[in-house]
Amino acid sequence: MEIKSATFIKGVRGTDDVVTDGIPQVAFVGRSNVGKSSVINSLCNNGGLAKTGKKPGKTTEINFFSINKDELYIVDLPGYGYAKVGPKEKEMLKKLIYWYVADAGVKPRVIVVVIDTKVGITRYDTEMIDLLKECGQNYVIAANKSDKLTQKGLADQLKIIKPLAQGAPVIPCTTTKQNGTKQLFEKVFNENV
Ligand SMILES: Nc1nc2c(ncn2[C@@H]2O[C@H](COP(=O)(O)OP(=O)(O)OP(=O)(O)O)[C@@H](O)[C@H]2O)c(=O)[nH]1
Ligand SMILES: [Mg+2]
Repeated sequence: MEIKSATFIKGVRGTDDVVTDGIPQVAFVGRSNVGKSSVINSLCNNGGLAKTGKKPGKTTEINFFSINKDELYIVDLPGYGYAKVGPKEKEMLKKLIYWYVADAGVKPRVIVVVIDTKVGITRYDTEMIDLLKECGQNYVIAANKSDKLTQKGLADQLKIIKPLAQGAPVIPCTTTKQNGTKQLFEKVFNENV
């Protein structure tokens, strides 16, 4: 597919018509600050679409973006595992993310689990991957921020990451240099939508 237009619809913090209105969805989950919103902007060729931030915890709602006037929704989720928000907010965000993945009654065409390639798959990511498996959700791993590694460092990290992906494809990418975003686009929108 080709993304011709992308517009913000709304952010939700729970049950809402937009979540279950039947329009196909592609969702992005991952630890706080790994670059979920940045990856969405890269894939849509629209730097200002999803709000990004230097500080973790930028996205606090489940944000719905309409692609090609409701052909598809891109769904930007808040990040999990951010230690610095208060325990109540942390628990609330975790509940919201888990609700979308497990209980909202949606089966996105694919859920993109974004990780920081240098950090690898953390226990929070493994928890998420286990949940995705348990719920029968289709997912791929986007190993973002590959620009922070040398070529050798990247190859070494991918060797560690792949076995932890539990069978899902792992696509290295970086939004700062746009490397790998074409491959990610291909995997997400051409193979899974
Ligand atoms: N070096 C590097 N930095 C990146 C890359 N992608 C995003 N960033 C930076 O990482 C920070 C977080 O980016 P966001 O896109 O807001 O991350 P997020 O996962 O949506 O964060 P939350 O909404 O807080 O969960 C920003 O400062 C981005 O500029 C990348 O490929 N390489
Ligand atoms: Mg975000």
